Amino acid sequence: MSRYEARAAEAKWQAVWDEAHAFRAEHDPTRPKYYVLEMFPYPSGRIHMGHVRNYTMGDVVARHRRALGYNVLHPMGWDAFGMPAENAAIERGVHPGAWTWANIDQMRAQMKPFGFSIDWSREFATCDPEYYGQQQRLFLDMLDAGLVARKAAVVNWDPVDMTVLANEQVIDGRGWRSGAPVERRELVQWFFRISDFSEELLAALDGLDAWPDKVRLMQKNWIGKSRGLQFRFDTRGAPAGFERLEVFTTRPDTIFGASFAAVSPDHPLARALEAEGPEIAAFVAECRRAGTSEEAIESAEKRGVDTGVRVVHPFDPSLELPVYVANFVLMDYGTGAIFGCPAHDQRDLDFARKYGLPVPTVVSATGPDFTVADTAFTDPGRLVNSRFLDGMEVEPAKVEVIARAEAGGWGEGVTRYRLRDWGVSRQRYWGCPIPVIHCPACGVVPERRENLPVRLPEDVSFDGHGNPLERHPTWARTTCPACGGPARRETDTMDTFVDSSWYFARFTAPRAAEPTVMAEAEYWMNVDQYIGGVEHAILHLLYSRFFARAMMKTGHLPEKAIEPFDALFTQGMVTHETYTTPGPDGRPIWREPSEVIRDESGARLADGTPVEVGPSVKMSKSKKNVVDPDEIVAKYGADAARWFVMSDSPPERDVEWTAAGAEAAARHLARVWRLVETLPADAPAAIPAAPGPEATALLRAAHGAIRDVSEGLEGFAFNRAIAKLYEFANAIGRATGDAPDLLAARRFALRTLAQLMAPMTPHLAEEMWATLGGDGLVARAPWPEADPAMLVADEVVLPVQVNGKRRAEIRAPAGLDAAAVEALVLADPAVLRALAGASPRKLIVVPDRIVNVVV
Ligand code: ANZ
Ligand code: ZN
Repeated sequence: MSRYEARAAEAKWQAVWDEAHAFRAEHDPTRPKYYVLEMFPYPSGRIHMGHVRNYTMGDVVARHRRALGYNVLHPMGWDAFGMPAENAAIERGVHPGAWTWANIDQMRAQMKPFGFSIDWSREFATCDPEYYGQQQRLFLDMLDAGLVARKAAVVNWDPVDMTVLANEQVIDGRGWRSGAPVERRELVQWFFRISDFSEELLAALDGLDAWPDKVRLMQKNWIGKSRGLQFRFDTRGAPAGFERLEVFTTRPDTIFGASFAAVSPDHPLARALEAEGPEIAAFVAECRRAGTSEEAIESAEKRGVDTGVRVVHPFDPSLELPVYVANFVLMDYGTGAIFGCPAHDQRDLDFARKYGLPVPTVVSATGPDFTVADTAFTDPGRLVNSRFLDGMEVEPAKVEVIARAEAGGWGEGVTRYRLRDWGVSRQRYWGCPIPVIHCPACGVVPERRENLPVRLPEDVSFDGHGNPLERHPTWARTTCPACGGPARRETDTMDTFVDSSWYFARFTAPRAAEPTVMAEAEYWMNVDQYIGGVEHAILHLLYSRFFARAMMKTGHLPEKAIEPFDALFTQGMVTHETYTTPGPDGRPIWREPSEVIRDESGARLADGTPVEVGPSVKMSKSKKNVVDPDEIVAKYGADAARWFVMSDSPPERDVEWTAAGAEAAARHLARVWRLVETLPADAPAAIPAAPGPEATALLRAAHGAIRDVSEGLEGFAFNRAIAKLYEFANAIGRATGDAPDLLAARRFALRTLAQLMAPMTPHLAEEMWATLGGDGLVARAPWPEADPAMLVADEVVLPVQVNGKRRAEIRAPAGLDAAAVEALVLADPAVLRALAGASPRKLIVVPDRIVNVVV
């Protein structure tokens, strides 16, 4: 008997699939399509087990759908622009393009051995000029359609590297690379007008019922709709032009609890006051040096300076409140100015306590004497100490104040969204150039479409300072498309989130000379099943939803693609135990799994050094708890790796990678192969009209497996499908007799097993299928159908007593008639042993319960 040689078989079948173009997706209007997509990878260098799990899930769906008769589109590409390539250039002098392409080649080579059923003919990288040129075309179309804006925005500026930093590149107020204190600067930037779509993006979330609720909730919170009052205070002692101060509040009901007002350091009033007092100027300058991110602002200590300006309470001219410049007020939310109500807002309370401001309570659950200590009261209650509002609940009180403000002409009820326009300008080389030209005479002029793509120059130098495109001696120099005069190209490139906001549409016509082809998009869109990490739950998905709308408006996507992802699945991570040994300085040294000998008694290095075993956490290079997909394939084969990552826990949860688990998976697959090999070559293929009880039981097991595995795959319960497949393989293993009907049933069961395993372990399944005389490739075979007649009964376990002593157990379909049960009992080896040659006098069958044999 030959052992199953996974690696040889896997390479062989991959070549066969390639040769047959088995996974090529061809537009075919006569067949229903199915588009399954996993979030495409960033080519960082090597694939990791998280990728393997992600693409295996997509592949299981793709293979299952193909078998169900769908015309499946399952593409792969590379999210190839971004900072790491530029850092490699700065640190190692390698060109970002060369670095990226080498990584792509390496990762593709690592992915191929897994046998994913991908249509590689559609592969592209976002750094291909063919791709980013089309993206430039989209940008220009969006510019024409009024979906792009150019406006000033406050950014994090690294004064040493002379570049804008993303919020996550600012660490403790310093540039992540230069270490220099980051400044806040106002720069003119390009924006997509996503905030125009706030309401639509919010409302449409309701229709996405095949998305996880948590993702919809995260998007909802991100869009952050709130209803409030925008109103104007009259000021006292303010510079000319600031006779009114406009604020925004979501709690107009708390207006009598106001004890101060505050403006952002970037507010025009703060700017105007800078000139007047050194204290304000110093504070504003200090704020400007802090990060711009909401988190940075939220977590910073609440501080401010009194400007000396006062505002007058709108309901009582005798009440005046001090106006502060405060670090926790953001310029780009609301009006950049607030009134502070310390009793009912924690930030305001922290601030009031610091500066000794009053804390009047205006909402209470217990009565007017309630006071607040260090925790603001934000629960429901009734209004107190609030004149005409006293006794009202919060919501009606809000309505009342808004009504009075509107009647008095000093304020309006407004709806606000947290969602900001999407700033896409990046002062970087390795991104998609923004295709516009700055002309001293004409201003901003779009590049002519026939000149696209605006290609990145190849000859660039990277020293880490500033934008290489800006410093390039000639690249930006051009002529104005409008007047023909000398002009300069835009040197900003696009945020890489732009690249990933429409790649799914491009896969439907990846080589087209336009961004998309309507007929193709009409056929292939939407993505029926999108699979990826929950870390993309907000930005990537929101930007893609915006892009689908923008592409619809500019004629690049059909209306039905307005929500491009019909169903979304967010998969869990792959984790691994962590290992450390004590280092010389007492600090632990992380150890790779490959260095560690692990058994029941614990863990040690090869030289006997004891190893501390830490918790199982997401595989990461920094903790060295990674296993290399190449090594896994070499050791266990791709099928075993695929089987294991799908088997151990539900796909939405984390799965812990263990060598023992991978070994067990490989052993099981070898056992399945032995089941195939031990089937006599001349086992009949045709099942007789009236198979005996054992054969019937096996056939029922097969049909039950078809039903349960189908259900598991459809419901993304891959682990349950796999548990079923273990059970089914065991049932086959028990059916060892050589009666012709049983042999025929075994052949059928094994073929069914091959088909049901094919989505998870496609190579072994092909080998089984071929050996069992299946027709063509199992990858192309139709999904088996469960015969309802064979499903009526589930299996029951019947204890068998011989002369009152329990001697055996038989499995039989529930409801099996007594004669059939008798036949099963008399064929059971354990019963025969107990009978020791004697023939039974009587058999008493209690249906579905017990069998008594009397000798
Ligand atoms: C008075 C008040 C009283 C507030 C109270 C809250 C509680 P959301 O719900 O997130 O929309 N705010 C307004 N503009 C701001 C800005 N530019 N920077 C920082 N904070 C700002 O938050 C709205 C609330 O956040 C507003 O309601 C305002 O404080 C504050 F018991 O006004 B509130
Ligand atoms: Zn011009």
